[in-house]
Amino acid sequence: MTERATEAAGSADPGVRADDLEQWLHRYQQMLTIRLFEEEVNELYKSRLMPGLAHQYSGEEAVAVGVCETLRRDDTITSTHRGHGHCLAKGAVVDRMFAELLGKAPGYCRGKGGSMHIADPEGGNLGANAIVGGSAGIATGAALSAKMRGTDQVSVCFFGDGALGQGLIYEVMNMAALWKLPVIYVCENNLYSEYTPSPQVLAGTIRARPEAFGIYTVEVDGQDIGAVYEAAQGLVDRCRQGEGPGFLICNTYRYYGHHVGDINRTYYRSKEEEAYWRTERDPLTLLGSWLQAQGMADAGMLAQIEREVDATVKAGVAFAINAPYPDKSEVDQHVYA
Ligand SMILES: Cc1ncc(C[n+]2csc(CCOP(=O)(O)OP(=O)(O)O)c2C)c(N)n1
Ligand SMILES: [Mg+2]
Repeated sequence: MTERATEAAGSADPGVRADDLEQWLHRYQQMLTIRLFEEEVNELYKSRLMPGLAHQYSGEEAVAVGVCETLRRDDTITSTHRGHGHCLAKGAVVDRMFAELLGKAPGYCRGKGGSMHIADPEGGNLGANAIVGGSAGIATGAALSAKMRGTDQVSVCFFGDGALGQGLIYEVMNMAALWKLPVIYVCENNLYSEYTPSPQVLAGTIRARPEAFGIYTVEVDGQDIGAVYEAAQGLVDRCRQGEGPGFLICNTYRYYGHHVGDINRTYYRSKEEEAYWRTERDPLTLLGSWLQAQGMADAGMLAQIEREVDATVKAGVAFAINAPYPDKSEVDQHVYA
């Protein structure tokens, strides 16, 4: 990336620093990695190489990348059933991600977690969680731990709008506010919980919920990585300075079904609505256009990044397909915390 950044710096706005440029290209690459990763997930499902189902993050990439780019490696995140994007954005490599999805030994959980239970404590990923809202307690506990140990680590809890129907999140927000814990609750409001439009199951507004606990709340366009990044950075800074928890509402959209098997969706949302988000509100297109308008990149550079990411993702699939399954002798290992 450095070479590319330097190359573009010549034509860039003089106000854009080379390290900024490198970081923005890195964010574009990260978002594209998630997008292409999820396309391969669908192929693996259709070809029956992947056991079970998976929930694609496509369309929501700016949220995970915008937030995780403000974090250090020793900061922690918790994730959801729709978690591939969070894991990749926090630094997971595609080879081990695909291996986990296929149940293979080099996977992040030695193939025993699968799509919905990927964890990487060394990279600060405390784990995806298939229990809707379930990770709120873990993320808040991690923040309490950081505070008690006297570190300035920050804990981020990703969850969907559907998790707002769970009681746990209200219990932990109460504690986080009282004890000024360094935790950020990131609500990915993608307008649906499974096959139900969220307004049918959410009374009042999302914002009113954290504000009832006095938690500092920001709402952003989740398709605009610049807006997500800036808001997340502000919340991270507050946490590090001991000012307590934050709540970030990211308005976004999932392009595909609730999971890979949810093909016919017209009974709960229209094709026109899906087309609108994909053509007018696509986070990658928006970032690509912005980079070009700033003179930070041109179409050729973006195409080159796409070729590189595509090759990496395809190599990751091949790695996972060729990887061994865990040995039968370890069937009862690594399965209890
Ligand atoms: C406690 C619990 N209740 C119900 C489910 C079934 N379920 C799985 S995903 C989901 C909807 C989640 O919606 P949201 O939190 O908005 O996340 P999204 O899928 O939109 O990313 C439900 C109800 C579950 N996994 N856990
Ligand atoms: Mg949702």
